[in-house]
Amino acid sequence: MFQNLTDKLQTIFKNLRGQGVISESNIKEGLREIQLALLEADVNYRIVKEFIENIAQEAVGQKVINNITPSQKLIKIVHDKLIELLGKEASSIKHSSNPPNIIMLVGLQGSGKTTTSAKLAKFLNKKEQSILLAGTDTQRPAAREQLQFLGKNLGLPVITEGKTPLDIAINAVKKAGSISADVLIIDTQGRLHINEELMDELIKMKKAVSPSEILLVADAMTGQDAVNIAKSFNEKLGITGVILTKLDTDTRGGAAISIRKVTGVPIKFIGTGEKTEDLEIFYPERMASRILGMGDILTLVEKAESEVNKDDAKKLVKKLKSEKLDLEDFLSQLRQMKKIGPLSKMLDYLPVEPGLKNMDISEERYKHIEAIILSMTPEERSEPRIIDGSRRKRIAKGSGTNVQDINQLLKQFYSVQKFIKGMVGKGSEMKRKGFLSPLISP
Ligand SMILES: Nc1nc2c(ncn2[C@@H]2O[C@H](COP(=O)(O)OP(=O)(O)OP(=O)(O)O)[C@@H](O)[C@H]2O)c(=O)[nH]1
Ligand SMILES: [Mg+2]
Repeated sequence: MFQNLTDKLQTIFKNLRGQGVISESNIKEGLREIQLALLEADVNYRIVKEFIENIAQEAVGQKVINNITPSQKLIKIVHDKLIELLGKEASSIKHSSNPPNIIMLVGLQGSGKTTTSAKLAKFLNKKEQSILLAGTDTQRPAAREQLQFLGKNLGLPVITEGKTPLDIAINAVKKAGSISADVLIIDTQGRLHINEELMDELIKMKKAVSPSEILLVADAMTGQDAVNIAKSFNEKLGITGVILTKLDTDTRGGAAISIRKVTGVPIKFIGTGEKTEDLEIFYPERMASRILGMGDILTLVEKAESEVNKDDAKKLVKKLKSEKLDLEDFLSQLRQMKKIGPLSKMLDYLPVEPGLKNMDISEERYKHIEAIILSMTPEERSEPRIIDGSRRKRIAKGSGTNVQDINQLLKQFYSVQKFIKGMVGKGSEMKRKGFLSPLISP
């Protein structure tokens, strides 16, 4: 996600790190580079200009406290301003006082409406709400079957009966009432461009079903187009939020950064993949940290909590806090990671050195690692430093691997251990910036 922008910003901050004191000239140079990086990421020009001006005002006027470097100071200010730009607080789905809570998903062709309808259904269903999905796309062949298929996989009801989109929507509201659904999610049809026909149809539907949410599904890859589309939908139809999809693909970040400010409408969720579980609540603060390359340990822990046994997740947090990670934990982390998804995807959330990101683990390698760790004595697992040459030979024999495999595993383990120490340890960058406070407070 936004790798280019993140890399650029990190280089800028790294270069500033060498400077002893904060001064107008080094801040100026840094800001000029940040401005360029944002423009290259396809952020709206006016927004970039205002953003840079705000930062300059704040940065130059401030006293530098001892032991804070110019780059730290600047990162802090950029981070704060970025959060403001992204909308400060996360914005959740509105509830209507009398169910069903009706949510309409609108957007251009291929933006991800149908996929996102299913994702949202799964997300809300997990929160113990009963869901009805309605497929109102009468135009594209097999569009309704697509939603039916997704609904079936989730074990959720889908209604597609009716001649016109409006008929289907009205039938759906009735059906939602008769089955006492908490939420009705209406998937609508897309068009290549915004045109009157589409808008008329959506406006009629809005009048007929009075939704509590109209969410625009916009493709982040289209950058400034997505921003203009959101603006236009908002002016014509009135939208209550945006779901930005395809953030897992190599997008430049412009849409995510500009859309809130340009439209005044919050981003509520982001789509991060093609599967129904690839939907995340949009947290401005976490997104700002991700953009700046500070990783996003909170998302990671939350994901771990929802996909993995809660007790295991608590143990992980506790271990992170105590900074003690042994091979036993390492193995159990690998097991959990296997449940959550590929390691490379997990690492997206963490402020990891690029080298570590390539440390993906194949099924075969995982089996090796498991065999190796299980061939160790409990003492060796908790105190890996005692594993000397002869122990390595014994473990290799016991696990059907060779000494190089053991060496490689221990090396990997130590680098993860070091990384975790640096991340949560005393005086670590994450801790100083208060990023871990929600985790560390009891
Ligand atoms: N990588 C990625 N692909 C996505 C995401 N969301 C949707 N897609 C893909 O985008 C394509 C279009 O998704 P649909 O859900 O069919 O889009 P739609 O807006 O319903 O399209 P129409 O009904 O034709 O207007 C599909 O191939 C989806 O798998 C996402 O967050 N990440
Ligand atoms: Mg569709």
